[in-house]
Amino acid sequence: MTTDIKATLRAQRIETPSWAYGNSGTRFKVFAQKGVPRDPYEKLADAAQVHAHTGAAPTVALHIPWDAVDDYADLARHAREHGVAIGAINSNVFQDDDYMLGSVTNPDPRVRRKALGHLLECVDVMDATGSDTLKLWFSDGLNYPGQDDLRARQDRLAEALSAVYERLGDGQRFLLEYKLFEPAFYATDVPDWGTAYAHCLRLGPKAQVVVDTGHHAPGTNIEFIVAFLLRAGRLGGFDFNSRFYADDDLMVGAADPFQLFRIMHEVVRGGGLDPRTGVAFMLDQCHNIEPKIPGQIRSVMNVQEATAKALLVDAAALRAAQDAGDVLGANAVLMDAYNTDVRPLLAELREESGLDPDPMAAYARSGYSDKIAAERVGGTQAGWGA
Ligand code: RM4
Ligand code: MN
Repeated sequence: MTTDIKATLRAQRIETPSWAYGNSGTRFKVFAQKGVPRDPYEKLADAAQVHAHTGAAPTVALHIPWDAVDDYADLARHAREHGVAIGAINSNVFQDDDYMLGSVTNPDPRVRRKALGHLLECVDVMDATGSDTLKLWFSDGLNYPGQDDLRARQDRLAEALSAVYERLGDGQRFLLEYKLFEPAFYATDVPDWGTAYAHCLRLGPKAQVVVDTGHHAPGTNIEFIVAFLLRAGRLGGFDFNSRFYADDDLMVGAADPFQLFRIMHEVVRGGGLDPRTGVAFMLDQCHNIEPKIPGQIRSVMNVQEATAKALLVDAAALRAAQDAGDVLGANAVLMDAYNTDVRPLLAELREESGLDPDPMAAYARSGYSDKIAAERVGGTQAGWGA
């Protein structure tokens, strides 16, 4: 039993995002931190630290153009030299003046062509880096009723998605992300999983839905969405983070570790830990006030803890209680697993893999944070905010 759980945990891969290592903030203030990377090469070096101490984060998502470089093959080589690889390529069609009224759903065909051009360029980046996943998130939407035609915007979206789908090569896929509001406040063009799912279904198996855990209305039952998409073979992966109020992008499992456990329980139930299902466990977070590398390490550990608890659910006992209509018994099976302290198990697992049982302490002792603060002087720190 424990051997199986350990093997599954050992095989779990969690992808960290390049943007987590740069400066970030809110619209009120971006706080700069010492030692923050000045370019994508330094971001990858930092991401490699997270992998070195956890053994579980071997890929790094890029965001284009934040991580634009002249030679992507060279960037991929640099990643490999540091023991990591390039993960999902995230497109960005939300930070250009042209996109004020939308990108692929903009009423102006010139802007739509420009946005599509960027998405296709992102597939070129995939080709050059060896990435197999394109992540599409659109800020497109409306602030006011009547501002544009909701139906026409769906047509434009479908057209753009078809063009991207056609461009995908063998072994490549795109993940369509949804978000109910912000920056558009009245209506977004991909507000929910149903919309994303319908577009993906029309296109084919290389189009899948990504669940960003921060992109729902309060109280949404995210584990239901996970169960449904996994059952339908369309759960491409997660953008993990946690929220108290809106799209807070806090460390996954911080606000609601029980929700993360419930999500991971559905992942386990649906076989989503089997790498062949292609479910990507990605972090999409920003560390505005906490140090970034340990913030990522903690987040990886939070996902591992939720996964371990989900694996501890006694599936046979749960099924028996469910079949018997034993409401309290079934609930107790789940709660027993959730209430188990899995930290010793994960520490043991790390030791068996030659890692320090406590990645946070090991990173703190490593001196890397002082080293980058001393070395990375001058230049412009990476960041997405003002
Ligand atoms: C968006 C969305 C995307 C992420 C950007 C940074 O809200 O979550 O996944 O790439 O933020
Ligand atoms: Mn996201």
